[in-house]
Amino acid sequence: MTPERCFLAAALCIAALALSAAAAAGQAPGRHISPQRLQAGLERLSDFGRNPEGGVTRLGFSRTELEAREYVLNLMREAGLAVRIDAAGNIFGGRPGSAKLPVLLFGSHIDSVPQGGNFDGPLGSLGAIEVMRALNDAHVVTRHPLEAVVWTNEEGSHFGISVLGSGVAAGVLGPEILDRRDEDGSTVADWLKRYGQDPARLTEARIPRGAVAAIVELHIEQGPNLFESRIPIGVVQGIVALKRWRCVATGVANHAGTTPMNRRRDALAAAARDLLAVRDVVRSETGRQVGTVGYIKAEPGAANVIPGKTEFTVELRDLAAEKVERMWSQIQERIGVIDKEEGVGTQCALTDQVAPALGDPRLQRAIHDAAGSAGLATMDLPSGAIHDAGEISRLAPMGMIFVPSRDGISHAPREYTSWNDCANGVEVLYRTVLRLDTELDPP
Ligand code: HGY
Ligand code: MN
Ligand code: MN
Repeated sequence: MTPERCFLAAALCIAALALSAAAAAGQAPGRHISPQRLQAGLERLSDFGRNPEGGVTRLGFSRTELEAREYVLNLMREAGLAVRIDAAGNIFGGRPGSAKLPVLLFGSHIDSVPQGGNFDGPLGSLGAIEVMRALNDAHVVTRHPLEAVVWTNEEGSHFGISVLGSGVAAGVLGPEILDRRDEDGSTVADWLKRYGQDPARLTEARIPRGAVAAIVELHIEQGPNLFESRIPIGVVQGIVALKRWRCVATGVANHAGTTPMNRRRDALAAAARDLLAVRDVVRSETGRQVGTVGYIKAEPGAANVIPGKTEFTVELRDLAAEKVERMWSQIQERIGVIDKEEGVGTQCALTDQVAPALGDPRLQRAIHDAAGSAGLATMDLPSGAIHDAGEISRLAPMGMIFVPSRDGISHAPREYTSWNDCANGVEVLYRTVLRLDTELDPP
């Protein structure tokens, strides 16, 4: 609609112009959710573990996260939700439905990576609570019971077990995780006790098949696609597979001044070549596969000692699990050759793995329609990050809503999503939940 063509029914035209201007600016017309309430909650949550550079360090199973969980529990109670915590520490806030149906589940996580951002997890978690508050404001009664969820230790930055809470809920992880120890000597079981749970009952957190009608997660994209194309809403087609290994290269520590260059068995030099081999292998074929060495530690770590031992991680991701396997075989071959040339022995052990997950076509359609009804453009895209919703997809249909990340930055203090984009995402979550409530389990 252009101003020139706006000559009849002036009031209607003004409304239509305002609507198209709002849509062009990426604003949802007729929002049901409160952007102010959402922003206030996100700003308060970012106080827990705040870093001087902005962003937060709020690892799963930490005192800081424990305090943040209390804040979220209170928000849920204030929203009138029936709060329960399962044996894996996952927090649920329930709102009853009018029919005896499986639950519509939506939420995210509030733990972060070391020096992470303020939006990865918090947006989907507080967004879920905001949807409940907006439904209360509008006195909406849904057919399905609804639950807002905050999953435990999604990042796996503590204990190296990603999507821990949702993995237990999906039955992918079990009591074998309880003895995993951190650098302070505490186990997962110790931390579950600190979270008020009985580790012996961990498997009670498993969600029975049929209990969940659908899982929806709102999340920042964490990549550049939406931001660069100025599209406010992403509809996730699928989530990548991930595998992580901890490798230890063992050489011989020796004097840095007296050991000739041709007689060294330098574990760090070998690890440095391994790191580049990971990059070469991952780059050697076309596709979206990625590989990262994100951690490396040389021992003894002194300027005048040749490192005798070097520990490093390898992480590989792709939508196809077979590609991850293929890349890892090639990397192992390359590490073997480097070991021989450097006089070093390298052992790698698998520490974490997450299977790929596909978005359910019905949920993808519901998200497209929900965004369309709010005047928001959409783009289909894969997720290179893993998410709790992917684990729950093992037992229920899964959908994910993405919103833009400024400059595609995430897992860093500069992670940012505009408040308008945040509100758009929560509005689309609100509308998606109502659509699914009507479309799933028809009477
Ligand atoms: O590492 C990931 O993909 C996620 O952010 N936990
Ligand atoms: Mn993350
Ligand atoms: Mn996340």
